[in-house]
Amino acid sequence: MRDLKEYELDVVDVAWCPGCGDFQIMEALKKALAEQDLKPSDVLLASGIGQAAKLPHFMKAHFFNGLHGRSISNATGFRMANPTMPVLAIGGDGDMYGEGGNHFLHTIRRNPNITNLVHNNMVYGLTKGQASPTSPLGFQTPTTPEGVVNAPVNPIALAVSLGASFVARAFSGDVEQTKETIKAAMQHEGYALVDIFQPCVSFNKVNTFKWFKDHTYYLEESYDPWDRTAALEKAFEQERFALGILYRCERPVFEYQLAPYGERREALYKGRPDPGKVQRFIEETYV
Ligand SMILES: Cc1ncc(C[n+]2csc(CCOP(=O)(O)OP(=O)(O)O)c2C)c(N)n1
Ligand code: SF4
Repeated sequence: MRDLKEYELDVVDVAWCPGCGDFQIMEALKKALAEQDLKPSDVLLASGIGQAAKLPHFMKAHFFNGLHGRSISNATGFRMANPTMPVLAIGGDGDMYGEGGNHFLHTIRRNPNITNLVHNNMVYGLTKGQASPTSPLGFQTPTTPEGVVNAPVNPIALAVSLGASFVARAFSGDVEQTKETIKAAMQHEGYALVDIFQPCVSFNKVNTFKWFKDHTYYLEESYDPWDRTAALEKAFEQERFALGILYRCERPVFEYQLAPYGERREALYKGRPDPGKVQRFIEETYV
């Protein structure tokens, strides 16, 4: 167990509103890293744009901030270059399921060994409260004053149906459970989605802390996450939403199937370059 202070930056101006659920998610993440004895230099956090995507600005770890909606693709690239470093892709429901929706679908098909944390506040927080892909029908915003008419994305059902190898849901109000779920996701070999309910206290007055508390429950101990049909049934529940590991399966990991690796699990930079091989490749291909 490491000291949580190790993940703190010397000078940081945290730009989140007081009471935002993002604070608890960051605390849960730090605890998950500390309990796995991972130093800040042992992990990489990839993010895009949004309030949630700012999380890696506010703590110490390797960090890549890219375009809106591209964090899971960048995270996949990092794992390809270094299949020994834990990589987390972090962002909001807009970033992952909206702008990054296509990347979300195809990353699940690929199954890289990355952990995807989605702060699901059902709203676009950074841009001041427009509807997001997970906003409920009828949700009123400045740009949808008469209420949302688009059917919401169900990320859990989508991930399970595409065969994501680890699918879980957490609630930021329970830091302990969120931490345990993040740890389990990081220890899973393959793509792991953790959709985390996170109240946006400034722009979502419907899905509040109390609303999430009243509309969630923990999966029973007897629940079998290896049962895909049961997972789909849980994913389609409408009144109260299950928290915990909803689905898991074993699938080949993307980066381990790539030619440079095979049995070798080493960062590419540690490999010995063979200029002769490059020369032969150029001659055979282009000469
Ligand atoms: C391609 C592109 N489209 C739109 C935007 C504007 N934009 C920035 S953040 C954001 C939404 C962020 O919402 P979400 O990902 O749910 O994160 P939150 O801020 O709620 O944590 C949008 C639409 C952008 N920066 N780039
Ligand atoms: S706008 Fe919402 S998501 Fe953004 S920091 Fe404030 S409470 Fe959090």
